[in-house]
Amino acid sequence: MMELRTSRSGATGQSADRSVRHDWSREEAQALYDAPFNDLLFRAHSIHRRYFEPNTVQRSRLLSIKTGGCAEDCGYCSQSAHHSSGLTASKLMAVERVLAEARRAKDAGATRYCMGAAWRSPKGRDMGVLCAMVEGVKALGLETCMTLGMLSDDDVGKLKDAGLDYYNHNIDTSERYYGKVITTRTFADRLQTLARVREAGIKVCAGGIVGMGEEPEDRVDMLVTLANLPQHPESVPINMLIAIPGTPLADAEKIDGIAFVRTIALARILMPASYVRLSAGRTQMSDETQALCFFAGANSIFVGDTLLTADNPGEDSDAILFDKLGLRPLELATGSGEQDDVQEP
Ligand code: SAM
Ligand code: DTB
Ligand code: SF4
Repeated sequence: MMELRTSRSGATGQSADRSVRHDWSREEAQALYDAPFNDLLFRAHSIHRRYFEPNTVQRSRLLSIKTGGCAEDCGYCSQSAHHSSGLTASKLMAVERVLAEARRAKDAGATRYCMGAAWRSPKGRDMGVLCAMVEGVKALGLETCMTLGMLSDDDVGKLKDAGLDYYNHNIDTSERYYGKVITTRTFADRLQTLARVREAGIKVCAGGIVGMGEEPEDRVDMLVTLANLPQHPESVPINMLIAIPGTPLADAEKIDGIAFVRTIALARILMPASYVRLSAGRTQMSDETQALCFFAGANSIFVGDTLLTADNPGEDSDAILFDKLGLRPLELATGSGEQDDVQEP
């Protein structure tokens, strides 16, 4: 069989390519979202193949380094002190414990280690410990990611100096719907932290949640906001709400699987060179829904049986899924960058 060789440039070199745009109108994005499903998927998948090897999926592992008792009131979150999810709060973990967990994640094949803290923003006194975590995880040969809430210029400087690769900070939903979900900080606050992270030269991981009772227009607006940032986030996590008992969104109407796949496809089209992560909510998705997400352009997942506090499919079930779909994990050596001259079947 003749092999095709293609040069692809996902996650890097975005501005060199004219199809990486930052001027999407909400009308054209909405038209894509509303297109016949086959047309939308064909377009998203075609773009995906131009930028990425289509059967390779990046794997990140999460760890909650400080759980619960959060001052923010995010309506979806088990960790907010404003809700009664029954979660037990805990203090910031010791560096050694985090490194032991990271070693296990590396042995299980993760290429990126994402440490999350239930904070509005980190305290100055915690920065030394956080930087030691970044340095230690990096020394294991893993990419590092943190999600700690809002950051000051001083915080981003320290994290950058420690070698942090990625910072996760989600805009969560559209500007219009934001106030229905969170009242203790604004959409503009989120964008300000993202700008600081970008300015400091840390790679940006920013996405949101769907299935919070929002309209399709809110999903489109959220993605247009991300796509029209001066530089696209390198990583775009799309979470399906995990409805947590005791939170205000416990009874939110579930999003239809096709609408979820449409959201993934639109993220792929609007941000063609970014990794689109099929994030929270995979335990409530069929193999078929996940397969459609991978076809639509998702090329990253969280692995391991827990996310921060909620369940995730374990390694065994992901291994079966990858085997069924002929997917392979992105290897550590190429975990952070450009993929050139990869082979198509
Ligand atoms: N406290 C930090 C912050 O909010 O930026 C970091 C941790 S926070 C848990 C990270 C992200 O996880 C949130 O922005 C949200 O997008 C996602 N998330 C939290 N709870 C979720 C849930 N129940 N279902 C889906 N996604 C969720
Ligand atoms: C993201 O977008 N999803 C992850 C990560 N970034 C930090 C978190 C998902 C959390 C799901 C709910 C939980 O585990 O509590
Ligand atoms: Fe706190 Fe983050 Fe949860 Fe919001 S999403 S309540 S900021 S831990």
